[in-house]
Amino acid sequence: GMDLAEAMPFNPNKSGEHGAAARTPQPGATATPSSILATGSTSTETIASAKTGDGQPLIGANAGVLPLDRARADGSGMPLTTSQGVPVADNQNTLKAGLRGPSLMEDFIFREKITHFDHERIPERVVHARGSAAHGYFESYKDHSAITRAALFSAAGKRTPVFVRFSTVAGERGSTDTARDVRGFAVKFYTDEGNFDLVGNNIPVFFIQDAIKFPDLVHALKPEPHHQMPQASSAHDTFWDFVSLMPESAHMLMWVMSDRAIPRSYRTMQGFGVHTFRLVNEQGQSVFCKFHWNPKQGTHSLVWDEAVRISGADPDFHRRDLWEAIEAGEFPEWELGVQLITEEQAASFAFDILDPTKIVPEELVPITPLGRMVLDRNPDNFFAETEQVAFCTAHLVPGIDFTNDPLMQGRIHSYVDTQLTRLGGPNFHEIPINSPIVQIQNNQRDGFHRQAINRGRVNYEPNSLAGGSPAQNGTRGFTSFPQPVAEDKVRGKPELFAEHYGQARLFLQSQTPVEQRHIAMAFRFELSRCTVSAVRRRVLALLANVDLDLANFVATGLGMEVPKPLPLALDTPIPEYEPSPALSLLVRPGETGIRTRKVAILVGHGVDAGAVRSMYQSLLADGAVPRLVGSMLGKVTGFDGQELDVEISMEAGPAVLWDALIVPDGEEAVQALARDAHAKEFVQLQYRHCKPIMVVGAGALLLQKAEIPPQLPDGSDDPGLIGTDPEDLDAALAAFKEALASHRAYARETDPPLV
Ligand code: HDE
Repeated sequence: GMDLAEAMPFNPNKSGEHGAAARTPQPGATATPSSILATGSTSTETIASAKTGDGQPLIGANAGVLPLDRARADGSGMPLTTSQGVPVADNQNTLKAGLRGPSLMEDFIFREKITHFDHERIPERVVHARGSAAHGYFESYKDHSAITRAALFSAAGKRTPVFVRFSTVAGERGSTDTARDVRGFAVKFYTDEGNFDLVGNNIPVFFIQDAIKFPDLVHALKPEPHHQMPQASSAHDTFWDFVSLMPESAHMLMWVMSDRAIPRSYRTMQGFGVHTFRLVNEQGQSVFCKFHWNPKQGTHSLVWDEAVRISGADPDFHRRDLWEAIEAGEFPEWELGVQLITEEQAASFAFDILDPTKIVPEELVPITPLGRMVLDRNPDNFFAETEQVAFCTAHLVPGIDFTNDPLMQGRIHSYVDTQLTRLGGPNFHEIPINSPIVQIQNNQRDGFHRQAINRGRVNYEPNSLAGGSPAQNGTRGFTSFPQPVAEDKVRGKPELFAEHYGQARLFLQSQTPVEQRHIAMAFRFELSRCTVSAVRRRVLALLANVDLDLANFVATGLGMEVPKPLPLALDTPIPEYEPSPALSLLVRPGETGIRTRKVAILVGHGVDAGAVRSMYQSLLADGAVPRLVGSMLGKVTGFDGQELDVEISMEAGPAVLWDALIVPDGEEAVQALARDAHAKEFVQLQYRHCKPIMVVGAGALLLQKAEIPPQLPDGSDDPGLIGTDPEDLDAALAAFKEALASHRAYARETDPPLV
C-alpha cells in the first residue's frame, strides 16, 4: 500500500475543476480495480472466514441474474427455524403457564413471528400502486452507436436483462385491473453501464405541462378526501373540476376516454416515454428522441361494459393474463423504436417538443426500430420484486439524456424522493431487484438497512490510501449534454404551450368511427357520474373547442346544451399532419393471430362430444386456449357416449372472461342450457361485447332464446356470428378462427345496445 499512498494524488491543485477545463470531466487517477488487484493493494483486508468465503471481494461476480440468485430462498424439505436460525419445535402453540394459563412474555418464538407479521406492509406507491411485472431481455437489432453510445444498443443481438412493471395509476394496491385509467409501462434495463429506467405510460401525452401541478392533478383524480370514493375511477366531480380548469389536459382527455384506457391485456398495449429525450453518441452529437414500444400482439382493448363486469368477475384480469401467458411460454414481445428529431426540425413544428401534452405524429417523423423486448419469466416473489422495484427517471446511462421538458425535470426529483419513504431509506438500490448487474463502487456509506460490507478505511475521494480509487472516468462516465442555458430566472411557459386543442382534434379525427363513438360514450358516462352541473358545463365548453359533434353528443346524453367554448389563449394551428392513421388502435392487428385467446365451449349432457373434442384440439393446435364451460363441474356424456370433463362453470367463468364462444350441436345439451339463465346471459354478453360466436346445429336454439339478431343493424351479415350444420364444421371453424383473430365485430355495436 505504501507506493500508492506516496503517489501524487490526481488533480492536486484542482485546476481541472474550474473554468473552461470543467467542461471536460477529468479522467481520474490511473488506478482501476483490476490494476489495484494486480498490484496486490492492501487497501482491503483479505482474511478468509466461514462467513466471507475466501475473503475476496466478489469482483464481477454479480453479472447476469446472479444478483437475484444470491437472494433466492427455498424452504422445501428444510427444517423450520426462527429468523435467528434456531430450529422450531412447535409452530402450533404459544408458551403458556399451564395448559389453561396465560401466555408467557418469554415466548420469543411467538413474539418474533408476530412482530415480523405486524410490520409486513410498506406504503403503497402514491400513484401506480397496483401493478404486475415480469423479467425478460432487450435485444438490440444492430449497432446503433451512430445515434447513441448507450451500452444496450451497442451491438447486433446484444441482450440486456430487463424488469418491466405495468400498472394502473389511480387505484389502490388492491383495486381492479380493468378500471378506465392510464397504464404505467416502466422498464428497468440492467445495462453494462448501469441501470436505465424508461418509466413510461401506454399513452404518449400527459394531463399537465409542469411538474408543479402533479400533486393537484393526483389529488383531484384519487378518491375524494372526505369519504375515499370512488376507487380506481376518474368518474367523479373533483377530477373533472380540475381538468376542466386546466385546458392543457384536453389532448390527454381524448386519449384516456379512448379504448386505450381499457386495454384487453398488458400485452396488447403500446408504451411511450412521453417526454422528448436526447440520444448522444460517442462524438457528443445529440438528437432529440421519443421512445415507442409497439406490441407484437397488436393493440387491442376491452369495451367499457365488459371492463366494468370484469372488475367483478376477475379484478386480477390483467395480472392473470400476463402471468398465464408467460407460464404458457407465450412470451409477449415489443419492438422499441425512436422518433429521431433534429434541433432544426423541432424548431419548425407548430408545437413545442418540450410540451408533454403534444405528440410528434409518426407520419411526420417515422419510427426507427432499435430492438425488441421479450418478457419470458415471471417473478419468484411479488413483494420482493414487483412491490420493491424502484423505477426512477433519474436512472440514466451514458448516451441518453434529459431535455428541458418541465414535466420531466420535476420527475427527476420525485422518484428517488418517494422511494426514501416507500422503501425505508437511501439503500433501496441494494434490494436485489434494484441492484445493477455492474458493481457499485463509491464512497456513499451507511444508512438504514445497509447490505454492502464496504471494506478498508477509505470512504472519501480524493484519497491516496486507495490509490485514488474508486476513480472517476472522464472518457466512459456519464456526461451531461452541454446544452447552453442563459436566460432570466422566471416562472412561466413558452408561448406555444398555450395552445391546447389542435392535437386533441387531430387525435379524435384520426380514430375510426367506432373508436370515436367509444370516446364520446366514455365522456358521457364519466360526466353522468359528476354531480355538479357547472363542472359538466365547463367540460362541454372545453369539448366545444375540440369538436362540436363530440360536444353535442355528450351534451345530449347529459340533457344539456353545449355552452360557449372556453376562451382560447392562442389560435389553434392546423396540425402538421391530419389525420394520423397510426393513432388508431385498429391499425395494429398484431402478428400473434388467435394465440392465447380464450374460447368458451358450452357443453352439457347430450352434446356432440366428438365434435367438441376435435374443435378443442384444432384451437389448441393454433395456440388458442379453449375450455369446456358448463352449468356445473363434473362429467357430461355426449350423444355419442363419449365423456367430457367440464372445466369451468358459467358461475365461475362468466362470459366477460372469454374472447369468444362456441355452442356445439346436441339437442338435449342445448335445451338444458336454454333453461339456465347463465347460458342466455353468456350468449347475450358475448354478443353485446362484439365477440365471435359460433353455433353448430341445435346450438342455434340458444341464440334464439337469447334474442340475438341474426343480421347486423343494416341487414348485412354479421362477420362475428357463425352458424353451421355439423357437416360443415371445418369450414365454419376456419371462419370462426378468422373472426377470433380480428378480435371483435364492432359493426354489431349499437348505442344503446340491442341485446
Ligand atoms: Fe410518475 N410517479 N410522475 N409519471 N410514474 C411515480 O414513483 C411523478 C408521470 C410513472 O411501476 C411515483 O415509485 C411526477 C408521467 C410510472 O413502479 C412518483 C410526475 C409518466 C410509475 C411519480 C409524474 C409517469 C410512476 C410513485 C409529474 C409517464 C410507476 C411511486 C411531474 C411518462 C412505476 C414511484 C412503477 C410512479 C411522480 C408523471 C409514469 C411519485 C412528480 C408523465 C409508470 O415518484
